Amino acid sequence: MNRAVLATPLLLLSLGLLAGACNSGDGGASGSNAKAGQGIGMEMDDFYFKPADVSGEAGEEITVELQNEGSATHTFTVSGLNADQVVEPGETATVTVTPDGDGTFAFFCRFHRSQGMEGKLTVGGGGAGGAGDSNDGGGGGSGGGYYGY
Ligand SMILES: [Cu+2]
Repeated sequence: MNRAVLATPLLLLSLGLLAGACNSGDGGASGSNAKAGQGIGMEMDDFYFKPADVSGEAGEEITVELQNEGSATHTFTVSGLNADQVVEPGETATVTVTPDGDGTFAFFCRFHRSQGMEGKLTVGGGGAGGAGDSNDGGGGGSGGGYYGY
C-alpha cells in the first residue's frame, strides 16, 4: 500500500526530467524532431519563389516545405542560417532553419539569383518597422558586436 503512494511522485519526477532533457537539446543528432515549429509551404518555379516574403519567430524552428514546380533545378539558400537545399524539378524537400534572433534573412536560389529568384524571411516583430522592445535596445542589424553607448 505505502509503496504505491511513494512510487507515484517518483515516477512523475522522472517523467518531468525526461521532458526537460528533450526540450533543451534541439541541435542534436538527426533524430525525428518534434513538430513544434512553424511550417511554411513554398513553391519554387522558373524563376521565383512563392511566397517570396515569409516570416517566423526567433528561437523557433521554421520548417520550409519546398516544391519545385519549375523545369530547372533550384536551391533554397539562406545566408546566415546555413540553409542550402537543392531541389530537382518536380521534387520536394524540407528545410528547417532556426533563427536565433530577430532580423531579415535573404533567401535565394544560387543558380538564378541574378534572374530575381530571391526573397526574404523576416524574423520577429510584426510587419515592417517594428521597434522591438523585448531585446536589448534593438538597433542591431548586421555585424553588430558593440554595445551602444
Ligand atoms: Cu533557381
